[in-house]
Amino acid sequence: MSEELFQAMRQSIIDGAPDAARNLAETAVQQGIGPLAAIHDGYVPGMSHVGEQFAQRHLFLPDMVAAAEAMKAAMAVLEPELKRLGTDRPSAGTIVMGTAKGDIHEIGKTLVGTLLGANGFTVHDLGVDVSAEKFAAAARELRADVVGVSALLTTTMKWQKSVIELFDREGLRPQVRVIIGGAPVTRQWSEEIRADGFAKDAVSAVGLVQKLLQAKTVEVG
Ligand code: B12
Repeated sequence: MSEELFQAMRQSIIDGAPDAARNLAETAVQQGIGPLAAIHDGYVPGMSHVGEQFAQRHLFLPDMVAAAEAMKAAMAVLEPELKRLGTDRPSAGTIVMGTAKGDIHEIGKTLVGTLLGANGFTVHDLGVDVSAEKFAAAARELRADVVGVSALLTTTMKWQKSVIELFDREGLRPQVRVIIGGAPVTRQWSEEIRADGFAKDAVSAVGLVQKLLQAKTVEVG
């Protein structure tokens, strides 16, 4: 039953059809299907397919734009559901999220932020195309525990490195942990640039932040 729904979700992204994507998300909510399952098993495979087709020049930029619009229509329904999963517990820590300089991909970064918020963290989203200086200013001003830098382009991954270098120069680390993610980002890159952590998806990002902040409490206390 939900397999058919997931398949239709995937297709709505490939078709770049926001109305269908939104309606299917609403159906999932009505049927009690978890928002994360809908995102990961329904919509994200559609995005991956579009990305692959774009790389092989079977689809073009307008198709990718349309797919993103459809994804955002679905997320508009599913994000409030994700937030509802959270409770009113006190903040587990302050997180600053943003997409690296020169990069305007926002869907994954926003999803990570939403899920962290649903798990009790206070999340400040700086948006896309965020410079290292802006990350540092926000980390200082908001007394962030963790800063998350997303990059979806191989050409913008270098700005993740710049954030880490600036944080080190300004003595912001190790108090502030810098974690990275995004489709092209690997554990190897994370180790190479000495990031404090890397996660391949939003669920693992929550686990990573929880682990980092637990370690911090132990160190401090
Ligand atoms: C949608 C999309 C777009 C949309 C973005 C719309 C938006 N508002 O976000 C638009 C059309 C604008 C776009 C533009 C471009 N895109 Co684009 N895009 C995509 C696409 C199809 C999907 C991305 C997405 O949203 N995925 C769904 C989310 C849920 O997944 P995600 O982002 O990976 O996030 C998850 C994890 O990575 C992780 N994560 C993400 N961030 C973080 C951060 C932290 C801290 C952590 C811990 C984890 C984490 O958790 C997330 C949730 O599970 C990808 C293909 C792909 N497979 O990634 C191409 C892709 C990323 N784009 C690509 C390209 C080339 C471009 C353009 C250069 C195209 C052009 N010629 O103009 C421009 C660049 C614009 C710019 N300056 O940024 C290439 C990049 C190739 C490369 N090697 O660098 C890809 C891979 C497509 C391809 N196969 O060629 N794109």
